Parts: sequence; C-alpha cells; structure tokens
Amino acid sequence: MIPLTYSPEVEAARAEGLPLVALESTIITHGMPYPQNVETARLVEQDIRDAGAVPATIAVMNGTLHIGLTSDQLDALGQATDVAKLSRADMAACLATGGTGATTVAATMIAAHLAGIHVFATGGIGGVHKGAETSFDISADLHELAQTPVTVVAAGAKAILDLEKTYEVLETLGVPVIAFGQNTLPAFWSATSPLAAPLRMDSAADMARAHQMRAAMGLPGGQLIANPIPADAEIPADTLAPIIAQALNEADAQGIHAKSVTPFLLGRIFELTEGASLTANIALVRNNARLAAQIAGNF
Ligand code: PSU
Repeated sequence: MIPLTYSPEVEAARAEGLPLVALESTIITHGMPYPQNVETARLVEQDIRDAGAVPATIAVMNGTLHIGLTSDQLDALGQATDVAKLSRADMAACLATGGTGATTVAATMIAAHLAGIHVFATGGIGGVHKGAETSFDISADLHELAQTPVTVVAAGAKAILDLEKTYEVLETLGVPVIAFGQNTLPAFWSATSPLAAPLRMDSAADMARAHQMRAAMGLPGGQLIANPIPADAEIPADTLAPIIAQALNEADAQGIHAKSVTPFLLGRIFELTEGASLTANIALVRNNARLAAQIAGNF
C-alpha cells in the first residue's frame, strides 16, 4: 500500500470531479529562497483556483505522499532545511523509511499519475547540463516525460542547461514538445530562443486533446508544453548569458555536482541579478499555472 493522502481541498475536488493541477515542491525547497518560495506557492495555487481548477501541491512528509498541502504544511516545508530532493530513483525509498522530501518534476509526475491528475505546472524542467558529454549529468525529468502520461506546463527547460541537447534528447525519447502560441522555443527567463519549436499549439483545448490522443493510441509518456514568460517580465537572453556563464564557472571551480548543481546555479543567478531572476521566475510559474488550469479544464 502506498501511504498517500489527499488534502481536504483536493479530496473535495475529486468528489466533485473538478479539474486538478499538480504542483511540485522542489521549486519551494530548492528553487527559491524563503519567504518568496512560500509566497509564490500560495500565489500559484490561487492563480489555479482563479482559473477554475484546483491546485494539488505534492510532497513527501514523514513517509506520506501528500497530494495537496494545507497552508500550515506549505509553510513548514518552505522553512524546512535538510529536505531531500526526490526524483524517480529515491521517492519510494523516502516513503519506505518515513522520510521527508520535495518532489522534482519527475517525482511529481509519478505522484500526479498515481492520483489521476493529468496536468502539472512548474517553472522549468531539468535537462541536459552543459558539459554533459563528460559529466553525464542529464535530469531524470526527460525520461519521466517519456514514460508517465502527464502534461507538464513549463517555460521550457531552464536556461542554465544545454537547451539544444535537452531538446535533442526529448526528440529521441519521443516526447512531444509543444510551444504555446509561437514558433520558437522559450528559454525560461527569456520568451524566445533561436530554437524552432517542434510543435506549436494556440489553444488549451488542442493541448488536452493531444494528450488524450496519445493515450488512445497507446503511446506512453506525457508532453511538454513550452509556455513563454510574459514579454513584460522577461530578461533578455543577452543580459543573462554572461551571468549564467559566471555561475557555471563557479559551480565547476567549487566541484558542485549531481543534484546540487541546479539549486546552486539558481541561487547564484539570483544573487548576480540582484533578485531579478527570481522576479522573472515567479512571473513565469504563475503564467504556467494559469495555462495548466485551462488545459485541465478541457479534459
Ligand atoms: N522550476 C523552477 N525552479 C526549480 C525547478 C523547476 O522554476 O527549481 C526544479 C524542478 O523540480 C526540476 C528540478 O525537476 O528543478 C531540476 O533539477 P535537476 O536539474 O537536478 O534534475
């Protein structure tokens, strides 16, 4: 038996058949500083409610998989230090040993699918790290998209990654990458990039239908909706490039590796942009939550 529990709000939504949107918790514990992490989590949940769906923030707490967190639980998680960052490899072990962990994109997809939730909103997925040809550092998020049937709405992959290689891997794995309303792929903090979008859709209804069509065809896996950050909130790629390069050099010099790379880079870019990267990150997550709610409403 999986120790799984629904928050009262999610339980009620399930009983009434309301559309649900999953949210991850690694962005809270490892992606943003306190207190902006908790404030953002609350705003994102409210954005989903305002768009007619119900939010289900997912985390493992004391050996129980929570689908939906109460306000107190969200607060506790946002201030906790020493929380594990869970992916496919270690989620079951954390549950089995009574541990506490935040769920990454991969782990949140697994949990959402267990709970019958089809749509999930986050900031940016993990992917192929720069220098992966020697480090082999490729996020488990990519393989999860290839095997778990959840539609993930993100501002593409995070721009700290090797975006070209990330999208190459997604193509190899057969993951549909669908840009919302534009012909290029977004680059997290920037609305666009030089990369052409493999697919483009202009409506949430089409995105929901595409998800259902894959399932009907017996194709495993989900799809990535690449939703550009709103133009008034973006940071131009040229401004960010030297900052990302500096953060990458520092990570290298300090021997940061594996699960620590992404949190380290996000933290340094926050400092080097004097907080501007966090403001943009918050804007893009909220934008993704609104689109995810619309997609969920079309199932
Ligand atoms: N989106 C954000 N900030 C984050 C993340 C997503 O705006 O911190 C998290 C997600 O949980 C994602 C993880 O799965 O970063 C990627 O980590 P890694 O590169 O170690 O796989």
